[in-house]
Amino acid sequence: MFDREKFKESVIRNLKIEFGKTLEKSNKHEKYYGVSKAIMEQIIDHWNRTEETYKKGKQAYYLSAEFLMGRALGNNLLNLGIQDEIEKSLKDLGIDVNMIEEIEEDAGLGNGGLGRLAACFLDSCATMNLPVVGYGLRYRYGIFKQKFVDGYQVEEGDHWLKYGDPWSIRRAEDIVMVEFADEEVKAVPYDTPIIGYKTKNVNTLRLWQAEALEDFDFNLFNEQRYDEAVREKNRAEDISRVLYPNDSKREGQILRLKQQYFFVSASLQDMVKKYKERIEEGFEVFSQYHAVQLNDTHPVVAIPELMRLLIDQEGLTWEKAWEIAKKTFAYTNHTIMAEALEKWDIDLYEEFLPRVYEIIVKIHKQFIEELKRKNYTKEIMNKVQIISDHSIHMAWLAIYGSHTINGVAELHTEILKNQELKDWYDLYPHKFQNKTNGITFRRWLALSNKELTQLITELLETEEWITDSNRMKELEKYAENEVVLKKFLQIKLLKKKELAAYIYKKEGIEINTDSIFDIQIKRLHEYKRQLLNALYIVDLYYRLKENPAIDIVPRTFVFGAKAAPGYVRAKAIIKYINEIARMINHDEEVKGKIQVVFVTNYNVSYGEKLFSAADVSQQISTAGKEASGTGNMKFMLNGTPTLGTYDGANVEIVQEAGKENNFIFGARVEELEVIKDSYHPKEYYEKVPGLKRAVDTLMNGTFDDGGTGMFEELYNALLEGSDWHQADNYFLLRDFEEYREAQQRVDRAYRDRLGWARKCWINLANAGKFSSDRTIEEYAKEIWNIEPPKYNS
Ligand code: B1N
Repeated sequence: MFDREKFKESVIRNLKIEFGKTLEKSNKHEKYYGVSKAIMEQIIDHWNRTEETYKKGKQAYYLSAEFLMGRALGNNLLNLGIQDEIEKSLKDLGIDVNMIEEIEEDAGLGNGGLGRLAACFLDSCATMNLPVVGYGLRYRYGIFKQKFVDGYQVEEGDHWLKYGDPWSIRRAEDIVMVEFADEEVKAVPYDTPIIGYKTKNVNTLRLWQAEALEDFDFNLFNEQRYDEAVREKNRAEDISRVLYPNDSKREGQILRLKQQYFFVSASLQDMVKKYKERIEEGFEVFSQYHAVQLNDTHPVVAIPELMRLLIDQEGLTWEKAWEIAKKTFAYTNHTIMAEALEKWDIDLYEEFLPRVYEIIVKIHKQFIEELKRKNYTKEIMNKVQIISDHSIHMAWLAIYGSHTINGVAELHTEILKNQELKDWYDLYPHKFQNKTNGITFRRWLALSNKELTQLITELLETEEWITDSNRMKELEKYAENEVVLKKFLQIKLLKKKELAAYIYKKEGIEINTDSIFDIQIKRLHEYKRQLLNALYIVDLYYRLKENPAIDIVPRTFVFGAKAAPGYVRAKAIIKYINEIARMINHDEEVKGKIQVVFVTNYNVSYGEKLFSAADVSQQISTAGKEASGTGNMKFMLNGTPTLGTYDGANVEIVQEAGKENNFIFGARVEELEVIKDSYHPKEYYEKVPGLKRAVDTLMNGTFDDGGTGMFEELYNALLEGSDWHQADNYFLLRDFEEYREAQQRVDRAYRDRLGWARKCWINLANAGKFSSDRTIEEYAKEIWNIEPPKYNS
């Protein structure tokens, strides 16, 4: 039972202990901190009890270099079911709950979908009482903060710990050492509670922070050589200093290698240590108590590292250790983009992780022997070698050393089996599975769209759908109910007004809430084709200028995207869109018709405001390139039709909600396969009406790129190609006309307000499949073989 008076006392006590201040004297950051600590106090007992109940059974461990958690306060209140109580308590104390929620910094310890998926998974595991621990890195700086200066992206460090982190507890008793050939560092665990929704279950996210063995060198300090005295400390701390801001592109740096090994080694040492404490049967049965999921190849060094621990430390034989490793690990592939396939130069491994390297070589040789015994041809052997071209192929190591490998959407898994990993599929067909991604309905609906949540609960006369998403299907019966559809439209308008107010506050731009909110929010990448969206807008603008009588429903095009700091072309696209926005938003002739907004610093908490307010969900990647996408699911869940290609999970969204309720266009994978070698973008450029005019704005001075030549470079990439890639290798020009035509269908459909609401509604009613609860249930049953402990509440 929640005790309001006790809670208020706890807030005041925490302010006193932490800051030596009274409530009245505390500033808003301190109040946020005090309130959060008071909530921590509420859950500690449940957290400890959960750990106890997990001790004797099998547990799963989600190893991920990224956890894109976003804010914790609002979500924790929701999951604890004490939102109203806390709001009232804080009101008594004169604290506005919305104010302190907005104060919290996002925990942005991830780049995009892969990291956010890990965060959604943790929420589902806790909610479903599943014994799962998240293991990762406690970056002191998360994904950079984005600003725009004259339309160019500028990055700033994201010091998210600036005001402290009330949600984590430093566990000094669990510190372990991680050894590299050139240094040894301390791995210090910080535990964050993952609170399940309406359960007493509280799981753990354990993030490792790198620290030096010694804070400073006493003798050097005495000699007043201060810089040298702290050099080792800084060097050690560098390891967990900052998240690599690359998405879908590998970063081949020594530091990145050290990051990977650091958190993987610490996590495995932790598991081994705890195993000895909790299980008495010895290491033979280790895999009966551990399932380790490798989130992409970033933690794949876990395979040789577990071998090392079992052999060198625990005295097992190679054969036994290998058997255990193979039964323990499973690997998820998140991309087929070639530049993301991690390969490490063997020199790096040899230099910094000599023993691990030795083990990898042995694994490699063992694999070759196995293939020889099975009479595989040299040709096949060459294609699947773990070590070749002087580098270690992490995906190959992962597949060989795991019992299961999975893709993240049906289409993606099929492409893995039939193309990208075909040789591996032929070798080990039984290892391949699909696990279509999902999102947590708690954060992405119950928290971010309370109004729609309430409507659903009223109609279904229960809240159970929040944890049993299949029940949403029952909403379909209201698809013809005018009262319900009008309520939906009212809620959408409310969310649009809230977003407009927020955008005005953050960006200083006023947007028309009677317009269609047409939104593309995701990392900036050529394959995601923000440039296609931009070219469409330019074409529309010229058509409106040419013929002001063209009748369109007013539109607001919203973009949100970060570009990797070194990704020149992605940054050029941001600049281009910002220039388009400048031109269109200042042109009186199109005022009230179209508007363009590029929101600054798109992140999880911005996303919560954007998804719920959207009318159109842009998912326009080149077919075959987006492994799954998860933003597409967040829009759908908020009743937003998809304007998209047959790619990733879009395929399954349309399968669930119907083609007629979405706007699908563009070449499919099979077609691109056929045309790719004879593709001439120039033909489209010449022949598709209006296309040349739009594309030419990249080179004819319409938009100013500050003399950098970056726009012309984009133009050339579309039409000329270069040494390393074909012209328009993402087929923008091929899909342009169909995209424009799909946009016209959107415009027509939107005019019929009830017809539109029906499309939205059917999307919402069929979103159930995309709950991460469903995904996690599949992982738990089909890969991890775990269950909630029997004696759990
Ligand atoms: O993983 C998401 C998918 O929904 C997206 O389609 C996919 O693009 C994304 C290297 C990645 N794949 N690969 C990465 C991230 C960071 C990095 O350093 C690769 N991210 C994805 C969830 O399955």
